Amino acid sequence: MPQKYQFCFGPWNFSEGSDPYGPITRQPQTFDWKLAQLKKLGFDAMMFHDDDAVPDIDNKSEAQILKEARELKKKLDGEGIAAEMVAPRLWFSPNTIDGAYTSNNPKHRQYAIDRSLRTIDIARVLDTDLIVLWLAREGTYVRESKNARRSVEYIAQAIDKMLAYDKKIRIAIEPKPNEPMDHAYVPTIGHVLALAHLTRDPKRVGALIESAHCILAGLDASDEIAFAMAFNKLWSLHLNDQNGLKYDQDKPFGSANLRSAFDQVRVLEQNKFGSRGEYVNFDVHPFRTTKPEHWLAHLDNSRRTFLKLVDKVRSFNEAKASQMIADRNYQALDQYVIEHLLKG
Ligand code: XUL
Ligand code: MN
Repeated sequence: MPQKYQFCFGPWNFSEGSDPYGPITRQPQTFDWKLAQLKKLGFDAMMFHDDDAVPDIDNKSEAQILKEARELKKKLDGEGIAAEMVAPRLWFSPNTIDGAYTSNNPKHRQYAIDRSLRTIDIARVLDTDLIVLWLAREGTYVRESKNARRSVEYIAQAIDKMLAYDKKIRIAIEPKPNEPMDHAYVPTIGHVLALAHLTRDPKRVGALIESAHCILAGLDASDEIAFAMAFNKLWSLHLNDQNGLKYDQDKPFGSANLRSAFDQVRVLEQNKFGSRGEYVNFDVHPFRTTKPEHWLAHLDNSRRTFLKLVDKVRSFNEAKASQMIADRNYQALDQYVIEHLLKG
């Protein structure tokens, strides 16, 4: 049976167009509007930061956080939408100015752990066992400002606290080599899988791959996906695109490099991504110039491209490709891929 894919995105994917050089270009919409658009587009699930689920979380009691999470769960159930994951947003608060788990300030490290445990509380209510960690500020601008070995140990210790707090959760680390930091401590999937082995339960620590983050690391996203899947560790996926080594662009999937997008879908198909309930997420943002009336296009287009590429993968003549490989005629294989993608 061919794999049927389930799709997901997060409320932040309806971003408003601000960048470091200018303000928003679209007026913010409510969460209910975003959920209604997700439903209208026929997506299956939503992914959450802790404060997407419970806004202003730092100023709320544990009881209030649970109450609001329950209200959200009711809303999602009412629409038949699942929560894919919850991720602590550990990069916005004044307490995370110098990093979260790796901050040089012990009080701030404790804040990061406490907030991660609240994230787990929310995940439980939303009925997902998946916690995502994008380790945004775990790195340095100035290499001498932190002890890199100790920082890696701090991250492992924080993960241990989370694993001990709830025996059912799984943690998927989303590596990214830079931005906002100059260099991040956990930049690639290889680092993620190695880090898993420093924790108390490596079986429950896996990976989330984002296409753009692989490109920023100078790596091929399809190879990164294959690497994680060889360890059965690809628990979530953020498809998007990126035009080379620049700021994090989060372009629509396939927008910059269609062939790379084809390769990513091919590896996902070959390894049956989704067969264990994993979702295909699009971590994409509208171009800054996008008018409010075109606000859904980047999500719809990413899924359209993905599904068209699934067809391309399924109609790719693997026997013909194998013959070319056996003949070591990679020149012919290269051209076959190009012409297959160009075929109407
Ligand atoms: C940042 C990024 C985040 C994570 C979730 O580059 O991709 O949106 O996916 O925290
Ligand atoms: Mn992402």
